[in-house]
Amino acid sequence: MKRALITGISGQDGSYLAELLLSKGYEVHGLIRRASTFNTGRIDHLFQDPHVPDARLHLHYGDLCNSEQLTNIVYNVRPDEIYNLGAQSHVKVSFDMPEYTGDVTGLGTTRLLEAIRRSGIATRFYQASSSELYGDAPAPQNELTGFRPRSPYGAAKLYSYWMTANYREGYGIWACNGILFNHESPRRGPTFVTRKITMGVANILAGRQHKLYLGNLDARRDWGYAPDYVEAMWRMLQQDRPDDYVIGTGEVRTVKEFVEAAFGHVGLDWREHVAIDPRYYRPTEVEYLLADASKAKRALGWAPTVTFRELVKIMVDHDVQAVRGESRV
Ligand code: NAP
Ligand code: F7E
Repeated sequence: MKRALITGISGQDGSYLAELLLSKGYEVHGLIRRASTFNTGRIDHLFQDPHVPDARLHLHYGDLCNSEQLTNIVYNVRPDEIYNLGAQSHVKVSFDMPEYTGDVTGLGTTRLLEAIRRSGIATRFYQASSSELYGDAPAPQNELTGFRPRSPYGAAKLYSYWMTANYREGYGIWACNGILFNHESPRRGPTFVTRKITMGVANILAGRQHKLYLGNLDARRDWGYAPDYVEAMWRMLQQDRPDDYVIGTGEVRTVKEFVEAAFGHVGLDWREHVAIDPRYYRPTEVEYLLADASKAKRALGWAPTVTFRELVKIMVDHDVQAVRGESRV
């Protein structure tokens, strides 16, 4: 039985990845942060009583800011595969908390790579790199495009990208970067723009909210469906050699197009409900991200299965049902 360790297991991607690996027969270990309220809502349906002899999901308290605990977990669990998905992942928040973002999203990766190096175990390492590395580099972006990050988050991810590459080259650690473009789902955090819009649509439809306040509607993104993207992560770690891959759909839309599609799906005119609030503008914006994922298609046989229209429908339908009290993710 293969054993995997996932940091960020309580997040959007971590929860889908845990599902995927459990379905493949893995024993899955996840790093969770201690909080005064439960933060495991996305994985509660996977939880098994640890007293059951064949339980395959195990959670460990820890933090990417605490190297001692990371080293203990890596050494004791001895995973075959490690997926580093933990991060302060919100770009706008990273402007408010640049130092903290650097600590978790940047140095956290180094702490984990050091834990692998010091423990001396043979494992495969996945780093959750991001299209935010590209910043204002011209689109479409692929593995050969130069990086020009435009936020503390992007800069912290750039550091992690290079540390992953350096540990691969310098210490022979089997490590790869997945440079993932935006991917969304009904499990997306509510302050990212897609989920904020689809929850807003559901609440407005139910008469619980009147206005939806947004920032820059002109930014262009390549939005895919999160479960497709965790499949790509897994495929990267099944290759003969470690490498870096861009993952995205190759379809680009503006935030405004997402808004139009989401409101239109339930028969509402977005112009009656959306207002601009400059507080959601960023000091520096990433205007245009579009993936050229041809390497992943060729080498991993990976392709997205959900179109932009289908993604909007999945998310809006989920949130409309959730407001009616009918759904679970
Ligand atoms: P997410 O929903 O925000 O999840 C982030 C996870 O990191 C959560 O489990 C969170 O735990 C954990 N975390 C935060 N701070 C931590 C710390 N100090 N120590 C340990 N864990 C910590 O993010 P996501 O959308 O699933 O994304 C997964 C990863 O891919 C992230 O690294 C993100 O930056 C990156 N990425 C995301 C996208 C995207 O479009 N979704 C694209 C490219 C790259 P709590 O639940 O306790 O907060
Ligand atoms: O913003 C604009 C905003 O916060 C998308 C993270 O997963 O993907 C994500 O980062 C766009 C930006 O995602 C609002 O200015 C307008 O242009 O949903 P977002 P992001 O910044 O692209 C990358 C790949 C990651 O790696 C990150 O971890 O939408 N926008 N109005 C808004 N954005 C937000 N959040 N809220 C607004 O009201």
